[in-house]
Amino acid sequence: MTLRTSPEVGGMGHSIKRKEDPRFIRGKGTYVDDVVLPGMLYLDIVRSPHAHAKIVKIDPSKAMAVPGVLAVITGQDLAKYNLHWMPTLMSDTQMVLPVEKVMYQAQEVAAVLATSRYAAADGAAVVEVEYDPLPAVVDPHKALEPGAPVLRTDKKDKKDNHIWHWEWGDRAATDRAFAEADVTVKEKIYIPRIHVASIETCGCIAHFDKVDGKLTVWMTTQAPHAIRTVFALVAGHVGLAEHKIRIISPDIGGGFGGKVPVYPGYVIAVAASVLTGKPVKWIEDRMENLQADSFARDYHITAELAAKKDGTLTALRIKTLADHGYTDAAANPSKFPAGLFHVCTGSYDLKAAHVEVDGAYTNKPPGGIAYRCSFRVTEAVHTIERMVDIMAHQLGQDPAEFRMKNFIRPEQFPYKSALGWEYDSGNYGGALQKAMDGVGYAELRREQAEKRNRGELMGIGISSFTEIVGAGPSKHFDILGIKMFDSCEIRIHPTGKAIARFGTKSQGQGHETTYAQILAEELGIPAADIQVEEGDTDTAPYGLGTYASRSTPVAGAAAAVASRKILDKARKIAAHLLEVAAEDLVYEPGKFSVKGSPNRSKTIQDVAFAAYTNHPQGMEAGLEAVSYYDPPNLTYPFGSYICVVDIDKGTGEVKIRRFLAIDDCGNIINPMIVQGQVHGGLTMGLAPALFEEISYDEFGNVQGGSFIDYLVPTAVETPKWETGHTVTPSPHHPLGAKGVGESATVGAPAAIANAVVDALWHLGVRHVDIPITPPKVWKLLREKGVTE
Ligand code: MCN
Ligand code: CUN
Repeated sequence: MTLRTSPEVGGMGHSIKRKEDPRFIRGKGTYVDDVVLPGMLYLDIVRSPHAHAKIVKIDPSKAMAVPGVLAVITGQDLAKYNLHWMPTLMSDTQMVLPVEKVMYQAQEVAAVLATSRYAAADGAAVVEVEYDPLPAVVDPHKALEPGAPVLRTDKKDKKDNHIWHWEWGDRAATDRAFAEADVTVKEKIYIPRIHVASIETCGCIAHFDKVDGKLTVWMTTQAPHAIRTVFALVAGHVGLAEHKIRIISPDIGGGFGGKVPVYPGYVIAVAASVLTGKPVKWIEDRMENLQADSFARDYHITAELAAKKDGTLTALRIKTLADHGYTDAAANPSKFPAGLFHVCTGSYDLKAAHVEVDGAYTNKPPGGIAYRCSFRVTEAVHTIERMVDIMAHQLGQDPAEFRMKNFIRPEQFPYKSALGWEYDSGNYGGALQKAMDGVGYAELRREQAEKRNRGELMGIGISSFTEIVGAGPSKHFDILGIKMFDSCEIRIHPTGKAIARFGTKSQGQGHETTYAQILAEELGIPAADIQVEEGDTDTAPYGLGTYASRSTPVAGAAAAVASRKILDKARKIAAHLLEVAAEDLVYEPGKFSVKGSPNRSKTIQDVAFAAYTNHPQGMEAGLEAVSYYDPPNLTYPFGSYICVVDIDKGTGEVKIRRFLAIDDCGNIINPMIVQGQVHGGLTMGLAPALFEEISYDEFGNVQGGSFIDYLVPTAVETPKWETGHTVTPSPHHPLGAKGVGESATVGAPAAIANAVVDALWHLGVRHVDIPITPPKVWKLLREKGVTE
């Protein structure tokens, strides 16, 4: 991409340093727990030791005796205001505090309000709760068996634990393609329950000002406006109207999807503040965060792939059981209960596909959030990339050649997938070829053959993923009815500096820098002169927030469109200043000049000053614009990753020797930030591939509830990532950009799993579920008789 602006202006393509970093690296960020208000009270939560139990009695007397404890809040207290249940984003219902029974271990049971955090914790430790344990339903398959205990006894007509059935695609055509196929492969793939484990846990400070009746909530949320509207809808009956609610999302220490939902703690803090008229702070600790916040994945998949003898793929069939815990609290666009899972045909030109998903209730924390994945895209990519690899190996074909043969070709874009998506642009062969050249693929295959002769286990894994990000076109995408547009409002000040506000909310992605670069690119105002603000609902224009890598595709587009509206007016002002017709001006970023006489020109700063001091008669003063952008389509970033592993026959350890990621997110705003996103994303893809899993024992006790059991990779476990990119612009995005924030997390696990299976295929291993831990591999090696 040729750069249109100088490094000083810092438009698109410049790796300018992040504007937010000076405050972060000096420890001067303002995270929610940094906010301290006079007279603030603290909340701590009593949690259930049982996965399923009736609540017989809650005795607050000992807690009330702790100095500083002011109140113990129970479900009965909230029930008086009908606030003991709340709706989930998927229109299910979730307890704020229970009245009858608890549904998972670590569920909120009661809350203690005190004058200090320590008093609140001391109080919570001595609230006496009498439980009557009930049988726990842990396995979602068993949950759907006849005779399984019905969990949602609160739903009058509910007679089983089935939440919904969803299917997509042409079943008959798919069945026909399978009947006619020369070769079919079938595999059961489990994608385990994992947790985002962001550095900062969740929390809030709710401050209800009794004098003006206004509620202000500082909150770790990725979607402040949506939260405000949900609060107004849920709490309208107790007098909270939307103009009297202000949500402020301060600096956030990682969101990754886990900060999209509303958690009970937020609601309890708000209720406590409304009742006391004092600010109330609630901050989760690490174990609460891991044990009780929304989880991701937990998909039990059965996938089948069909091909002709020559290796041409024809059809895909998938059946999935989704474990949602005790309530469906997935953060999906409302029309898609399984998210965008139906992008599961991936990068391949399949003629037919059919996918079915069933949701089930179990005694586990609720969720189904996207963990750095645009709504179930990781599950989709893992499935298709594993299946394609299995098919290639089954046919005895090289997995790279096999992919090249079956890719959607560049000239087929825009491409309509068998499951109905319109892929905007792509060059899958180009990315894979670049990755193959980068790692020296042919040489690695030769080395692998030699090693295999010597009995050594080396594997090469490929993942050529296609993502779908930037939700989304309002025709199909809404959350609880609110359309998924996003917004940008720009004001140019008289001296040529600017402020731009957005409906999104950065959690570490660097929006203060990259949005300023978009404005710099369009307006020619240096990025350093542009203040970017997000996250305060009293000042930012309405938007749906940051997740699903939608900020660049949607709000980034809004920034370009709003800038262009400003330029329309700026051109008229410049024409007035230069005393020529607007059509007689040529524009380059930051400068209007007269056609044919380039010396006669006005800068954007001249124009800005004139907009307030010397604007044409009949024109309104000022230089401002706002755009609410409704994208015509999603964007489809893609990439090809190649992973090389060596497996230790003594321990079963998988060692990643090399990992090369070639990404394509269309035109790039800031290459350094994109590379940072890819590095972080790769580590978050490594995590579930080799380490992370939250499992439960038969009683529903959580097995990954602290960092002792939940293995988050550190720098020590992380290999040296090699990165690169190709550029295939999006044809419909005003800047040709696609999202990138989640790509690496989506694409990486399959490359690692494919490398492991590639190392073991000759021993008869077809599939290994992630996380691929040393004990799991060692057990396999032992079964095959190759341990050392
Ligand atoms: N970018 C760019 N050029 C492009 C695309 C993106 O320079 N063609 C830049 C953007 O300007 C932005 C960053 O890359 O600064 C990510 O942009 P985008 O892909 O639009 O994603 P979002 O900003 O919407 O971020 C969301 C995405 C998601 S959904 C998760 S989950 C995730 C991720 O970002 N959470 C993160 N990356 C994270 N990074 C950090 N540090 N913390 C998180 O919580
Ligand atoms: Cu996909 S996790 Mo992100 O959407 O916040």
